[in-house]
Amino acid sequence: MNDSGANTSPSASKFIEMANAIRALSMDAVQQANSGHPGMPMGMADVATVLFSKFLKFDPSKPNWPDRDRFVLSAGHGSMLLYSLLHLTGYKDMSLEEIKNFRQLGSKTAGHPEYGHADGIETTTGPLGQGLATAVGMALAEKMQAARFKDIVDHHTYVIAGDGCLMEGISHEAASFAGHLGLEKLIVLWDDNEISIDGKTDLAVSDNQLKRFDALGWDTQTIDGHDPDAIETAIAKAKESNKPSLIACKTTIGYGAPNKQGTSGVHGAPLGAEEIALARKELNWPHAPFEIPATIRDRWRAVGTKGARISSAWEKAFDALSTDEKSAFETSLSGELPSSLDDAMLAYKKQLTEDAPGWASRKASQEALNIINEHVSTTIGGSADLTGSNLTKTSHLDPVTPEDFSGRYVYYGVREFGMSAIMNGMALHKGFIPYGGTFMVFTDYARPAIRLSALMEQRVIYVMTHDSIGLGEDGPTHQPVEHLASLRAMPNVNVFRPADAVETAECWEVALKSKKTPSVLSLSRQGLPLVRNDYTSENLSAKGAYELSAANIDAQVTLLATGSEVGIALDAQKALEAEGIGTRVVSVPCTDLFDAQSQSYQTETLGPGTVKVAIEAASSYGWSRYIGREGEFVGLDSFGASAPAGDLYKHFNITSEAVVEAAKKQL
Ligand SMILES: Cc1ncc(C[n+]2csc(CCOP(=O)(O)OP(=O)(O)O)c2C)c(N)n1
Ligand SMILES: [Mg+2]
Repeated sequence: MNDSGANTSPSASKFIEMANAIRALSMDAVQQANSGHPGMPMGMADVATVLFSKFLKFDPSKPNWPDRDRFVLSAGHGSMLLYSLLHLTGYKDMSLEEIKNFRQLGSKTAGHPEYGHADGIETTTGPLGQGLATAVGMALAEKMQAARFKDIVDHHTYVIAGDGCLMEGISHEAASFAGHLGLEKLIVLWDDNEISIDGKTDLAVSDNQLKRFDALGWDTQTIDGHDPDAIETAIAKAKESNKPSLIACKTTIGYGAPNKQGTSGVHGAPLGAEEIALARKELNWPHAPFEIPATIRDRWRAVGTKGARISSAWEKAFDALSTDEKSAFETSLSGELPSSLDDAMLAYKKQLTEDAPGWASRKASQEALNIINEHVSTTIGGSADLTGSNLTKTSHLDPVTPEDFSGRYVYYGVREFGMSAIMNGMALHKGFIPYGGTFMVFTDYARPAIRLSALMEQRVIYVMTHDSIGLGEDGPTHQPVEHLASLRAMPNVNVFRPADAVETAECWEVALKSKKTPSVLSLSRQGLPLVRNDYTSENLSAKGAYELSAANIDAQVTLLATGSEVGIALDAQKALEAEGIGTRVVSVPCTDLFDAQSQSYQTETLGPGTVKVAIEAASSYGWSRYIGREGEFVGLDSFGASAPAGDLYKHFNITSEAVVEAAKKQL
């Protein structure tokens, strides 16, 4: 393949030129940016050329056509592979200018593919392994969507993954889950080049990946990743399989760079002018940097334009649906909520103020979900093996099984990171609103995917229960301390810690309506008294913080509290006022939303001129911006302990007496 094509058939040499166009753009863009990863795109150019020209169902003129195949570059460092493909096949927003501006501020061609930057980038990748897991979520969403709209949904999810992706632990969670559910339209092309950054992969890994995937219920093959016929045969075979497929594509990293190929030296550094000149010779690519000869460009464009026929055929099939089916499909894709939900939630809130249940907020979440899941048909619940603790399942939700994808509840198994990345994939695919649960302390296991939900602006809802020492006997391994603060520090995540059943309903409502922001609902294991006794139609939690209880006499003290500690604040308020100290209580269900309110609302809510105490059974980190350096904090900056919840609150001095003392100290 390295020669000019003199000894190869005309069609083979045309193919080589197409693949070399990717190689040239990749090495030239990396060289121009003076940073980037040429090795992977050059190594996988042949595989990608076969995939895009022979299999991938896509239409650059309708990039978001719902039944397109999804392509995920899990090895996101090879971003120039994707950008080259999008440019060559004719995606309008991937101009040559963008390629030339690779890795520059404001370009669509960021260092790693970023969702939302350009059409055809189906997900943000770069954190290795996560793209694969996200793709599993897309493949799951396809099966679920096909179970609902069988005449118009039938697409594949293709992934290019590297050695790094397969070394990452999440590859196990994701592949195991995909194997269990038999997601047969998922096809992973593994860039089996035996090189990663530190050198040969055998420095660190000697897994038999094929046996591993085989054991996880996958179909596996090995091919020469530079042999177009072998690549074509393997993908065709994978499409026939009734299991997810892994194709090990034996490749040479940096293929075409004569002195550097096959070494870790081409992984993540420009080839350099000299080596690029030699590669041009080696690849028989005499053209100037960024110049693609018209004949080769036309061949690539033809690959792009042939998708238009397929997308039009799909549109015809869609038009043939009944009006109801059409609108159901469109509504599911739009992610809009039915208007009936608003009234139902108001009626529910009203009922709560009358009944005043003392539910744990995890129970309140389930009750809110009872309403939500009845009105919103696209919510997909789930839990990482804690369904009975997270209370994420409602009676409306049947399980998703390998035999039946029409259900709405996913048993993710003990795979928190996998679950979270899979939910990202489902949200990106569109058609569903995923939520999933585990213990709050295990947000740490899910965190890299929560971060991508936030970066990609995806509405994924994390139902994180057992949110403090209030969970009691399970002890410090299970008791979150720093988690609220660390999640609040993450951009574009709303972290909710509701105080009672009313706030829980309100927080759920905000989470559902935040189409571009993921939410973490931090919920108690223990019962919480209702603190919102007066019905109001306004969603007070949407402001992030609000005065829950005004002072009955001139306010000298403001108590700020969240979740289970709001009740403690109200007790302290009573005690302080009994001593003639006017005290107000501010409930803070979501600091992120509060920080977004007007300065005047924030100042007014924080109670200018009053002394301040914040109460939260968690780390004090971050609270000083509300209470100042003088304010007092009642919480815990150490790990918890194993004991009944009541004993722990006393032991750690998170009591109304402690709050009273903290307030008086400042007066
Ligand atoms: C989670 C994560 N850890 C580390 C990195 C940094 N990193 C980027 S590429 C890479 C090596 C990947 O090797 P491989 O997948 O074989 O890619 P190749 O060198 O073959 O292109 C590493 C460690 C990352 N991007 N993500
Ligand atoms: Mg590699």
